[in-house]
Amino acid sequence: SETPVIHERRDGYAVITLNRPERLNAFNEAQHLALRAALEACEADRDCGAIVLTGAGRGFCAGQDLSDRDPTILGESPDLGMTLETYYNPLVRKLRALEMPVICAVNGVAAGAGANIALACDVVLAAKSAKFIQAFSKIGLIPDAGGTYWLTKHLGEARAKALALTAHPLSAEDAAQWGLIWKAVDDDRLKEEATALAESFAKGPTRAYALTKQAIQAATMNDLDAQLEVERSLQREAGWSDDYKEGVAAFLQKRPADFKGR
Ligand code: T3D
Repeated sequence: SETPVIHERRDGYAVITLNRPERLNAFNEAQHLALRAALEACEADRDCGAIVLTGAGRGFCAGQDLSDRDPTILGESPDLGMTLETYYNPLVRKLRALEMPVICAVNGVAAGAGANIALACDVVLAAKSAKFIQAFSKIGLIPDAGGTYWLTKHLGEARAKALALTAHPLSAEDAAQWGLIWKAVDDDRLKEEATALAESFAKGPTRAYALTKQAIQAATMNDLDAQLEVERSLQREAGWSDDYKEGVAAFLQKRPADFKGR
C-alpha cells in the first residue's frame, strides 16, 4: 500500500491507522517514521483532544516486520538493542507522554511488539475476534515495547511469564477479563465505540485528562505516600483550570458542562 500510516483529523480528535495490511501492519522503518510523524502532529495540534490508533485490514499489528531481519540476507546479527532504542522505545515513551488520551482499537491480531504497543495506549478496546500474542519466544526473543512491564503490572508474574514463555494467543475477552485491556466489543461495533469515546474525550476537560494520565502512570512507581503527594500537586493544577469552575457551576445549575480544555 502507498502510505504506511493514515492520519485523519476529525472534529476534535485524530484517527491513526497502521496501513500495511498485506503484512498485518508489521513495523518497518517507514511505518515507524510515519507513525512518529503522525503522533508529533497530534502533539502540536492544540485542538486534538484524543487519538484513536487502529489497523487497516484484518490485523492490528504483527510487530516487527521480520522480512527486514532475514538472516540469510543480513549476514551478521542486527543490534536489536539499537532498533529498540531508535524506534520502539521512543514510540512507547511518546504514547505515554502525549497529553491526550490514546484509544487503541485493536481490530485484529496484535502480535509481538504490536501487542505491546496496543497495551501502551491509555484505553484499549479490542474486537472480540482479536488476539494478543506475545510471539517473541517463537523466534528466540523476549517481550519488548514494554511487554515485560505491562504484563507484569496488569496480570502479575504468573500470567505474565506463562503468556511470554508459551506465546499463547490470548483472546480479547480473556484479555478484558484478566484486566489487560479495557474491554472486548463485537467486531462490527469496534470503530463506533472507539470514535464515540474519542468524541467524548474531545469535548471533555482535556487538561484534567492529561493530569489524570500523568498521575496514574506515576502510581505504578510510587508508594501511597509519594502518590498522595502527586495527587496534591496535580489536583492543585486541575483546581486552577477554567474547566473545573465550569464543571462545578454546571453541576450546581443542573446543566451539561461546556468544557474548553483549559
Ligand atoms: O527486530 C527488532 O527491531 C526487535 C524488535 C522486535 C519486536 C517484535 O515484534 S519481534 C516479533 C515479531 N512478530 C512475530 O513474530 C509475529 C509473526 N507473525 C505471526 O506469528 C502470524 O503472522 C500471526 C500470528 C500474527 C497471524 O497469523 P495468521 O495466520 O493470521 O496470518 P499469516 O498468514 O501468518 O500472516 C499474513 C501475512 O502477513 C503473511 O504474508 P503472506 O504469506 O500472505 O505473504 C505473513 O508472512 C505476513 N506477516 C505476518 N506477520 C509478519 C509478516 N511479515 C513480516 N513480519 C511479520 N511480523
